[in-house]
Order: sequence, then C-alpha cells, then structure tokens
Amino acid sequence: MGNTKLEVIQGDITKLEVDAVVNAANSSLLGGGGVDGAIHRAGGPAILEECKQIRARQGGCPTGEAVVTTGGNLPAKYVIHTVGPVWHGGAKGEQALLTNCYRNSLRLADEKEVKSIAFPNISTGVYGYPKDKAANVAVQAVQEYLQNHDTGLKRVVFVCFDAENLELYQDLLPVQPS
Ligand code: AR6
Repeated sequence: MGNTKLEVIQGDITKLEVDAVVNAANSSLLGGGGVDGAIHRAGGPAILEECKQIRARQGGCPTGEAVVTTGGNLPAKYVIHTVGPVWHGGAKGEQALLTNCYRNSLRLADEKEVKSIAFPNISTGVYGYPKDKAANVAVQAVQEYLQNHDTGLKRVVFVCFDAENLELYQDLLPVQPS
C-alpha cells in the first residue's frame, strides 16, 4: 500500500526484528498477562520502570490511547503500549476505541520515525473482542492511516498468535508482490 508493505505472520511478537512492537496493555500500564506479560518478561524491567514514570506524569493510559517506551532487551527499539477496549457487545464504542488504538500507535511510530512496526491482535484475548470483527477494524484502521498520512513506515506486520487470527488476516490481506 503506497510505500508501506502490510504483512501477516504467526508467531511471538517479542522475537520480531522491527523498530517498534505494539503492546496490548491495560490502563494501569503496570503489566498483566497475555502479550503484555510476554513483552515485559522478554523486555526486562526497564520497560516497567518507564511505564511507571509515564503513570506518574499522566496517571496511566486511557482506552484507545498509546504511550511509548524503549524496548529494553527486546530486538525492537520501542514498545508502543496501547489500551484496547473490553468487548461489551459492540454498542459501547468498542469499534471506535479499537480504531484509535491502531491510529494512535501509528502516530507515535511516525513521531519516532519508525520504519517497521508490529501489532498483536489487540483486545482479542482477555478483553474478548470477537476476532473476526477485530481483524476487520485493525486492517481498516491501518489502511486508512496510511492513505491519509505521509508516513515513513515501510513495514506494518500483523502478528497473529493463533491460527484462527492468522486465517482471518490472510483473508483480509492478499499476499502483496514484493
Ligand atoms: N505474541 C503475539 N501475540 C500474543 C502473544 C505473543 N507473545 N501472547 C498473546 N498474544 P491479550 P487483550 C495474543 O489477552 O485482549 C493483559 O493482561 C493473544 O493470543 O494479550 O488486549 C493486559 O495487561 C491475543 O490474540 O490482550 C490487559 O489487562 C492477543 O495477543 C489485557 O490483557 C491479545 O490478547 C488486554 O487484553
């Protein structure tokens, strides 16, 4: 899409050699399970320290917003922590909030002049967002952002942990010629 390649892979986001990985965090920014736990475990204590400093400044991170820390021991230079919505049936603004997660993460990535970024399937674990709906929102939000911004991003990678998400994303993103 333009100069930016959209990719889908199955795997562990903590292993990726990209400039920034996105974390599906919670508003406390103090860590948790799922991909959040994996990123803090693999990235080491520096990430939590920076999250605590951000908390001290702004009191956590509201749903749909994003904050950035360094990547600690991860191959990635930055972690962009965003807070996905909890699924309450779809009438509580979940779609707009999930769109904001992708949009605000990309905005921060551009501010940091990131060339490659990897997203997990935000909100589709503990937060219960239906995977098919979340995949649609994710792909649409990223495509819209890329259409509307003069971005330096060369690669956006959707990292799927489970086979169901992989299949959903592969259906939405036909393989691009390289
Ligand atoms: N790499 C890539 N994806 C992963 C990994 C990994 N290492 N581990 C899990 N996933 P979740 P949420 C996938 O629950 O629904 C945390 O406790 C997972 O299969 O991590 O946004 C936070 O602190 C799923 O598809 O995040 C919050 O409290 C996706 O990542 C809460 O969970 C998201 O699942 C956020 O819930």
